[in-house]
Amino acid sequence: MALDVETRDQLLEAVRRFATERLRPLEAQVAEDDAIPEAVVQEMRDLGLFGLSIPEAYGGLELSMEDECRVVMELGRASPAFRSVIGTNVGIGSQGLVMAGTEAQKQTWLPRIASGEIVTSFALTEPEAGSDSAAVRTRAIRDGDHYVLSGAKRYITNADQASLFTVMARTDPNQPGARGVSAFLVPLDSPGLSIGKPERKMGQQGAHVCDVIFEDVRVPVENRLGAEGEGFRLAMQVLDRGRLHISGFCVGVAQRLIEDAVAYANERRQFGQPIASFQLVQAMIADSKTEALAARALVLETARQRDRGEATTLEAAAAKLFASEMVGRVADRAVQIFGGAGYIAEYGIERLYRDVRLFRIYEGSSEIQRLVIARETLKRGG
Ligand code: COS
Repeated sequence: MALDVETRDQLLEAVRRFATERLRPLEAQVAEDDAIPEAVVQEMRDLGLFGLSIPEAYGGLELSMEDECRVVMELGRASPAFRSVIGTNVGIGSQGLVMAGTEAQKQTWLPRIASGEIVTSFALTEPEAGSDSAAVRTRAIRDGDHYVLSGAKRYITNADQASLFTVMARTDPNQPGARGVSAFLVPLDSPGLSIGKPERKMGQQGAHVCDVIFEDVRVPVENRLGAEGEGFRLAMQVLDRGRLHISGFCVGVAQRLIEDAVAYANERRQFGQPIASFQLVQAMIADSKTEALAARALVLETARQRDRGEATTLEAAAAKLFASEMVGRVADRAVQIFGGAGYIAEYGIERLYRDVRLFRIYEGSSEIQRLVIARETLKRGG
């Protein structure tokens, strides 16, 4: 649903202020503690951020994809760990349910996901199934009116906070590829389900990824999401959408980095003048701004295309590829403009430089995006 322009602008302004005035001052502490204060999470709930993408009928804001992208562009003014708090509820953790859930499944879970009462995670990746996500080995064996799940998932975002997991598992051992995979809703309190310790990571401290282990976890048949054998396709549809959301966020982080670099370049004096007056510094600012604008245009146009109900597999992959690589270059130039200070923790630029590295890897690496873009382009004949 598209918000009217006035309501949308109010929401964007509220998120911008929240990100810059409330979240940004907490960034260093969150990185140090590797934890987001509960008071902040509650404010995110109050702003409705957990339910951006969830239909109004289930308590969400039901934003259009374009509006969701605009919101996360504003959220990009604060460090990525904050977005991750709401990321799975808005995206990969909830959208399988929105797309393929039964009415009963939606009624049971979506209102609690939309309000942020519970956190939800998406469990696709495994130790031996990363980019090759159709190779999942986690098994779901039918036993009467249950499936019995066994296996291990890896790098699952928000797993240590989650009360509900969308799990992709192999229901058909005779189908080694995508068609043998089904999706399941698995609550945290299912006996045999356990969560590993949060991994130590290069960046995005405050956002956690963990292993999720299934040891003969009995899941009722009514918790299957979609038909048997449709789990992989559903996961891909969820990722098509998620990739666009992440692209919008990359644009937001890039804009923040550009603003930080410009402020520093105006203030920092060398050779008797602000370094912003030097053309080699200006060139870096110009390149960053141009690329950020290009990514913004690609993201918003793809979002509008999606809102019109058109297929966007290719365009979402292109947006993810371009925006995630773009923000890497923008962060690199920001470190360069800050010079020595760019390398010093206190200024926070080196932290963002580390944080943005993940965007080229998760929700499909740059290599996978290129593969999807090439396949779709070849299919279309150009
Ligand atoms: N939308 C709908 N259906 C899709 C789809 C999409 N975007 N992508 C693939 N499918 C369908 C295909 O049409 C095919 O269906 P049929 O068997 O009925 O023809 C099925 O899914 C298998 O697709 P495909 O043959 O393309 O599978 P591949 O094993 O070749 O894998 C890639 C495709 C590599 C693109 C996929 O595995 C992928 O995206 N990997 C990265 C995963 C990822 O992003 N992980 C991040 C961690 S999760 S946060």
